[in-house]
Amino acid sequence: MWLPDEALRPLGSRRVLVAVGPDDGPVAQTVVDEVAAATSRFGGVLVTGPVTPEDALACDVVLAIVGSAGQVGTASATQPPPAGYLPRTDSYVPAVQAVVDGLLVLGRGAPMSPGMFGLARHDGRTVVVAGDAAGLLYGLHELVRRGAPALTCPDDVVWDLPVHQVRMLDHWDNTVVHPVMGQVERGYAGGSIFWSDGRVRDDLTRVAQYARLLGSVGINAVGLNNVNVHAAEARLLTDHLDDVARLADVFRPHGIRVYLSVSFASPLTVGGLPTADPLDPGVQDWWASAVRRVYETVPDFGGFVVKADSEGQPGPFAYGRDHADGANLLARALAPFSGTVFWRAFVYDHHQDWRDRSTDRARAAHDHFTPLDGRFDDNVVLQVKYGPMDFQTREPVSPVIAAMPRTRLAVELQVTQEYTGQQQHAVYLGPQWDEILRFPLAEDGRTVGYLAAGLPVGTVHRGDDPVPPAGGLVAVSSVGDDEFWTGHPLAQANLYAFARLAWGEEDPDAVLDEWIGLTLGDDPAVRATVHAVLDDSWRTYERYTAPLGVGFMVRPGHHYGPDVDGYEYTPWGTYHFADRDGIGVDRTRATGTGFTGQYAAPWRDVYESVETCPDELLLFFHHVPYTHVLHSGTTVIQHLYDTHADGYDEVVRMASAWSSIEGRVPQAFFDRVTQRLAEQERSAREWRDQLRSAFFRRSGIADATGRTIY
Ligand code: GCW
Repeated sequence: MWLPDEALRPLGSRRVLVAVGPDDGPVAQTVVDEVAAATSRFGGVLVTGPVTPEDALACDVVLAIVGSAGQVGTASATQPPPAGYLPRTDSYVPAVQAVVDGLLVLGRGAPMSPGMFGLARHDGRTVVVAGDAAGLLYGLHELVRRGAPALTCPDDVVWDLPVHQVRMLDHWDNTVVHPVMGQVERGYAGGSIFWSDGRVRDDLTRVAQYARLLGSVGINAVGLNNVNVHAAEARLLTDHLDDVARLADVFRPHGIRVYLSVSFASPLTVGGLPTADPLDPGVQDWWASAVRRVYETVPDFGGFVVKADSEGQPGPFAYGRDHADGANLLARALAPFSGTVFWRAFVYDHHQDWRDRSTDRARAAHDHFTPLDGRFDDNVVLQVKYGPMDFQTREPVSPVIAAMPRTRLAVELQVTQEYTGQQQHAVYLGPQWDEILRFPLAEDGRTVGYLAAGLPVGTVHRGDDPVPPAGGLVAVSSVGDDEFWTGHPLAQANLYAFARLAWGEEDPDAVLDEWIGLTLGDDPAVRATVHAVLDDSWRTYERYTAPLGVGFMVRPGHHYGPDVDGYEYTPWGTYHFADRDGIGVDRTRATGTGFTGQYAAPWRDVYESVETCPDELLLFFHHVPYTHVLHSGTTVIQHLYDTHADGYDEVVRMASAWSSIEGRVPQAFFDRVTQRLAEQERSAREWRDQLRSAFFRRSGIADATGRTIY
């Protein structure tokens, strides 16, 4: 993973002052410990504790929490940058000069927002200032990422702050091995790093390493267990809080709060009450006291993640209540302790009759949740999957995200590669997430990323409604007890990229470049090769698996490998309706399910018409003949033939590029990637041949290029 010892060499060989003042908390201690470890390894010096300006002037690097009593220097009248969406500006050079000249500090009470830091180079000295310990930790790691140049470069200043307040990874870990789903649901990297045989592991060394890695890239929230809460895991809340506390202790020094997934039926199944009705006072009391016990054990507990009335998980519908009633029940129990409920919007009918052409799963979240806009308590965050279906390789952005202006919202991405190659295939998801976060939701141009990041309450208004504070960015994690953490070593880049995009970085290629450097070093051949393998890998994967927005042509259950009709006659609502004449789902208002009507302008019209619908989503929104001509100029069937053949060829090229760097990366890393690329090639060939053959047999139309069809 990223952050090998070597990455800290430039810092560790300097004289480094860490001035945390009176902050004796665990995160400040982590900064001191990191610098102590680095300086002792690489021959530098750590200076810490209360210091004078002279002490500071004698150092090459100064890391300081601004405004703490350990500071030196005086308050500056210069204002720091406003907390907002533009994290970087050089217009505060004077403030930083005051910091460096004076020495340090922007001034007591200066409104540095949580996690914010300034990084300046002045008069041969590098200075990091932050308003809180988390900001100092993030500033330290920015310094590490920048490497030696940050310690030698000409005068410069950068201000940075996270654009998403909550940057969360949800683990779908079961505490015991589930008979069907294994220990980690949709996990492709071995067992859980947290749990073993129903309890927290005795040895949490690996969790500590993980927490350090996450803290270094600004993750500040972790869900500890699967959103499908089975019997054993439901008891974490009641019987095993000491286990939760042990994990919280490991994450805390890295600025990360822990969350639990809870079962809505807990009062009934765990508490022995006759009901879990959210309006029942006994149920409310049960949750209030359960939550009180949690906070007695874990005072900085983050809150709950809840999957309710979804894929068999219990929820408020059983009592004739809605999801605002359900979410507010938990929110009110958490509110006295400032806890938050992340309530998932992934609610749909998974017992659909495939014969019923009027029901459209894509509509479900919007149908269920938008009528509830404005009814959720302030400490409820509605967690919305990025697409209306389910983490497919290609989906339109969910219309729910633009449609609930009075609800706090978090967008959910999937780092674990359930439908994107299961960490057998090299698929860098940064470009997919970048497209999602940049998607302009409506005519005002506001993007998903902007909305999920939000601005402080009251600063932006839509009509008369203040925009509520945003909920953050969430993703399902991909790590397990595998030697390389993520099964496919190159899949580590996705974990890294999620964190960096959640922080606010905007260029997935640059983020990948950072990961390569921090993980595999500076060899230009390695850098170029990893880019050659990963840069376009998401689109390559799309080419050989999911044509034009069709999803779910995968083997039912485990979701790996091709199966054109695998989900076609099932209750899951995941159909493509391919027959001998055409393919795709008519989701128009004019003749289909009306899903396009859930979008704001311009998308409701862009998607409604085959003329304007983007090619890559055509079959998500329209049922068209195979001979329909795309904007690209080719027909749907020829596109399918071409992309599946070309996608496979691209995988062959990826494998050959990788083979050129043997000896330049650690052998075990090289071997594992080589082995996965061989499987990717086998699997891509299977995808190519099955899809090309299946659609030739259905359509009877020949491939104009004459390439083999079976
Ligand atoms: O993608 C589907 C997965 C389920 C998962 C569900 C969800 C945790 O196949 O395994 O359950 O989504 O997001 O709740």
